[in-house]
Amino acid sequence: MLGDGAVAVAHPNIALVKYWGKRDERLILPCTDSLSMTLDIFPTTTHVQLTDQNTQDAVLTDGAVARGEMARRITAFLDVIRERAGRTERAMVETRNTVPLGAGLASSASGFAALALAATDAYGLSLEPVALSRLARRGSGSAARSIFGGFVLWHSGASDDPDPDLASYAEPLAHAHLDLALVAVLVETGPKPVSSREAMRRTAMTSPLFPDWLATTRGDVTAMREALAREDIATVGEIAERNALGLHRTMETAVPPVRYLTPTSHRVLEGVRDMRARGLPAWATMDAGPNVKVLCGGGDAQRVAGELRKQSGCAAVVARSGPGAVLRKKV
Ligand code: 2P0
Repeated sequence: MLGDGAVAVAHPNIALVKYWGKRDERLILPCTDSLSMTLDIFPTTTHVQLTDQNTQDAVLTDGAVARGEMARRITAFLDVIRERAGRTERAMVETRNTVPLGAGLASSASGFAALALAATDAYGLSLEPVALSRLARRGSGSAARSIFGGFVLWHSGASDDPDPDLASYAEPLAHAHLDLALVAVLVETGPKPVSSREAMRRTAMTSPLFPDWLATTRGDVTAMREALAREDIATVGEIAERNALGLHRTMETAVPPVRYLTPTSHRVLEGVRDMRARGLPAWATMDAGPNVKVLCGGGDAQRVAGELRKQSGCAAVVARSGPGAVLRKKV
């Protein structure tokens, strides 16, 4: 018999100061705080339906049966929820993404945020958003931030905290109202060569720059919060670009190196520097993939997108600040 069900929607987020490196792999505790903006594009919609007929969870992602690592991660995540809810039914999970999977556009953030909300509702757990962010973190670190809309801070929590799970959660930055837009230049939409989970592990274990990366990121979070509070877009853009370039430098010195940026990514980066030199304020950030995301003021977004399309020949999508995860009525 079919049991309870729920549908939730969540959006990806772009980290202005990045998360890269875990101090606990099982609980997904990051080495540093990170700070992001939730976007209004590429939502993920997830339907969770409980059933007492099946002996395993069944997961459909964009109409295809999820297997291997992704299926294992989703079942492990549902196990955490089942244990808390004291329930044993298996789930049928159906997820629809509007973002190209695995292209460094954070489908795992929107995916695990939507799954956390839909699954907790289906299993009869009602969690406050901060508690939900803690739970979403167990699926994928960056998903903790997609629980909230707008600008969001994810706390790493202190390593000597008696309850480290409780200490690491996301919360919205209530006083940040900057009119920031993001232009996502879709350099490539194929799957990435190395998963971000593996790349993060390799970077932390082997890159000689990793300790510097952690120290710089800690300073960047503080400076970014101050710049957001003053609505100082140039400083926000400069810190974000520097932090992203530092992240890629750090990964590229891992053994073996992790290289997500392609010659096209580098051409787009050059185009962004060129726009700045011509007096059009724009700054680049890149995640675990070749796509370049360009930050600019809301009023400049269409012009920046037009220039980037012309310069790169790639599709460019404009995003603005978006909402946190929400439950939808089932249809
Ligand atoms: C971020 N990224 O802060 C960073 C910057 C990519 C580059 O969080 O292992 O999918 O599931 O916790 O969250 C991508 O990594 O990794 C990511 P897990 P996740 O957005």
